Amino acid sequence: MTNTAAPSPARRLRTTLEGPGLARAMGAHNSLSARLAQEAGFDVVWSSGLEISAAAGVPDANILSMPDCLRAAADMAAALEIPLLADCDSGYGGVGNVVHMVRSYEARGVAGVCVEDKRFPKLNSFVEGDQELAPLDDFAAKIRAATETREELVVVARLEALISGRGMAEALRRAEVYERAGADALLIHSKIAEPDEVYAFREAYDGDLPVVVVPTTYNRVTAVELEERGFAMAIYANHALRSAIRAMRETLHRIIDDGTTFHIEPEIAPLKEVFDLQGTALMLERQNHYEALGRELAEVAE
Ligand code: SPV
Ligand code: MG
Repeated sequence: MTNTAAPSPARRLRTTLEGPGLARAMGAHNSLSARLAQEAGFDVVWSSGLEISAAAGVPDANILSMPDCLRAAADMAAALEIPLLADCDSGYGGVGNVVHMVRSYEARGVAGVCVEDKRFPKLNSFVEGDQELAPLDDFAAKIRAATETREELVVVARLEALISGRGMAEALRRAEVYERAGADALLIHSKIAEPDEVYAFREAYDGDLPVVVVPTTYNRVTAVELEERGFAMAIYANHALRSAIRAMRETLHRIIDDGTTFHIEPEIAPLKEVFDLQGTALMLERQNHYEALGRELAEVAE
């Protein structure tokens, strides 16, 4: 018998990362924002620690626990056709935490996890403060533990050497170790305004892993340029959240200032769009279908 089962989310993410061309991922924090990313045509959704924390009104500094982040990621994965790559900070602790994390994320339909080589608690890479790296052996142990625990889950090792000021040589040294530890892909993070650092890394790194970038600060770079440079994926980590904050602020101020919602009504999504994103029509269709079936079944018994 031929196996007609659709490939798992993890397999699809692996194919996306290893295939030709640049994949594009969009940051999200709940099912609604994840569905909007999918609808816009992104290949992957990035379950962003920054966004999930911001949505909870707390700093991106491991204030939220692993189960908090897992719940958000699992909700998004369940709402999507495209794979979800989960930002798992520095793994929420030590090797034991990473093993539990990998099992939990894989069981909930997440396609991949990304773990960064900073210490716990981590601080968002763009916030001034402690960006010290984890000891190399500790992080290599986490990567090996993750890859020996997972069934298919993709494990991305995120390099923070350029963020921490430890430089390119350290980034390259660590890349080699994480590859040997079994990582499926590398994410090289940079916070300068030009893509020079990530370009230099891509050129100097002579391993075999796909390389992912997060072009938040070097935002003039285009997808075409990143593809030409040989990157596997670009993560636009937080742009939907930032546009939502701006839009919500403007709308809310207008309502206070105008004393009516009349003027903003043409500028905001009609309720029909909200219902569509919720799958309301499908739910009602299903409800009618089963209610009719229920009536038929009850008639037979009469
Ligand atoms: C996130 O989206 O939470 C990230 C990317 O980790 S960054 O904010 O650039 O660190
Ligand atoms: Mg993060």
